[in-house]
Amino acid sequence: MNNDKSQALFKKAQQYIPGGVNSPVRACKSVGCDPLFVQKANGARVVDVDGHEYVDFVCSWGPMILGHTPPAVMDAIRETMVNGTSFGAPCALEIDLAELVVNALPSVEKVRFVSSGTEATMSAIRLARGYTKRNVVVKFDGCYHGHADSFLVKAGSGVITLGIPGSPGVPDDIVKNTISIPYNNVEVLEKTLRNESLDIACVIMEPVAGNMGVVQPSPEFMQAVRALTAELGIVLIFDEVITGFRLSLGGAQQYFGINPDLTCLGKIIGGGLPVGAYGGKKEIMDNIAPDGPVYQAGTLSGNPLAMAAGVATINELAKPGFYEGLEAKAAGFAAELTGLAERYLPGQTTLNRVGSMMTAFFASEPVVDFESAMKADTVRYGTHFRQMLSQGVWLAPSQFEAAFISAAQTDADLSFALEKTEWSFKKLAGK
Ligand code: KE4
Repeated sequence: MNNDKSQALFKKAQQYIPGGVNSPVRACKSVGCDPLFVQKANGARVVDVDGHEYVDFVCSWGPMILGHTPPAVMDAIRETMVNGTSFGAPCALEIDLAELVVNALPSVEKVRFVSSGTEATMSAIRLARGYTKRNVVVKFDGCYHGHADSFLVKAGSGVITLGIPGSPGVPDDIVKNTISIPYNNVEVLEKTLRNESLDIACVIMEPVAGNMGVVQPSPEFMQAVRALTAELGIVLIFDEVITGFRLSLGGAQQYFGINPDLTCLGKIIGGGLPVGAYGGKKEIMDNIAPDGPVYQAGTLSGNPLAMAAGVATINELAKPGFYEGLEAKAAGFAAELTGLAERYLPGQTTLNRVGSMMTAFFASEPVVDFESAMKADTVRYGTHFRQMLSQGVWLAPSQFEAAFISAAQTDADLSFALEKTEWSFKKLAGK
C-alpha cells in the first residue's frame, strides 16, 4: 500500500510537533506502524492523503456517532459560522445545548460547558473538593479521565498504550491525593471508602470503561459504588465523556438506572467540535463561580459553533428508534465477530460490548479489569490492526481502546469489515 504522502507529512510533522501528532495514541506506536494522515471523511468512510479509503471504527474516538459530516450538523455549523465564531460573551445556543443535556440526563440539573473532556473532569474534581472540603480522589485502575495531573495514576488510554509509568512532571504532592483501586472489585472499594483516615472528596469512574478496552461494570459493583458514596457523603462522578449520549440519550446513568452526583461529558455533545461539560445537582453546581467560590473558566467555553454542532447532533440522536437501531447493528456485528473468533482463534479472544462500544481482546481469559486487560496480546493486536488497515478497515491503534458502531455504517460496510476480519483472523491462525 503506497503511503508516500502520509510518510512525507509525518516526517515534516515531526519537525514541528512532538511525535508528529497532537495526541499520543494517534502516533500508532503500539501497533507497529506510522500514522496515516487523513484527507477527508464522510459518513462511515475516512480517506487518507494517499487516496486509500477505510471503513471507520474509531469515529474520532467516539464523537462521530452519526458518522462523519452528517448533513444536519454540517448545516448547523454553516448557518452559525456566518454570524461569527467566538464572542467571549453568552449566546442563546449555550442555553439550547444546556437545556438538551439537562433534559436528557436524569441526574443533571445544571451544566457548565468547557472545551474538552479533560477540562470537564478536572473541573468536576475541583468542584467535588470545594464542595466537600476534602482532598482525596478515588479512581479505578485502567480508567482514563484525561490528562490533568490528578488522573495520571494507573490511567488507561494512551498511558497504558504507551506503557508510561504514571507521568513525569506530576508532583508527588498531587499524586498523593489520588488513590487508584481495581475496577469491579467491591471488597477493595468498600475497604477504601470506609477507611476513615482517608479524606475522600469523590469517586470518579467510567460507568463503562472504554480506556483499558471496553470493560463493563458488574451490577454489584455499580450498586456498591453508588450506595457507599451516598452513605459516606462522597461525591460520585460519572465520567461519561465516552458513554454520554453513546449508550442512550441519558447516557450510562439512564442505561444502568444509577444517578451520580456529577457527570462529565465530551466527544458526542460537540458533534466533532471541541466541547466538554460537567453538570449535576444544583446544590453542588451552584458552588461554581460566579455564583460560588470554586473557580473555573475558559476562553472558548460555550463556543457557538460547538454548541450548534452539539444541538444538531443531539436532535438527531433524540429521533425515535435511533438507539434501538444502533443496538441492533452493534449486536449483529458483535455476534458475527464472535463467531469468526471462535472459528479461527478459539479460546484466544474475548469480546466485551456495551451498546455501540466494544473491544475484541486477544486474550484467553475474560477481561473484567485492568489486570486482566493487561494480559491481552498487544503484539497480536498490532498485527491485526495493520492487516485490517491494509484491507480498508480503520480500527483503534491500541488494544486498550474501543471500537465504535456509528449510524452511518451500512450493512455493506459491516459485512465488508467482517469479511476482512475473517481474512485477518485466518492469517493470525496461520491458515
Ligand atoms: P479529552 O480531553 O481527550 O477530550 O477527554 C479526555 C477523556 C476523559 N474521559 C474519558 C472517559 C475519555 O475517554 C477521555 C478521552 N478519550 C481518549 C480515547 N479513549 C481520547 C483520545 C486521545 O487521547 O487522543
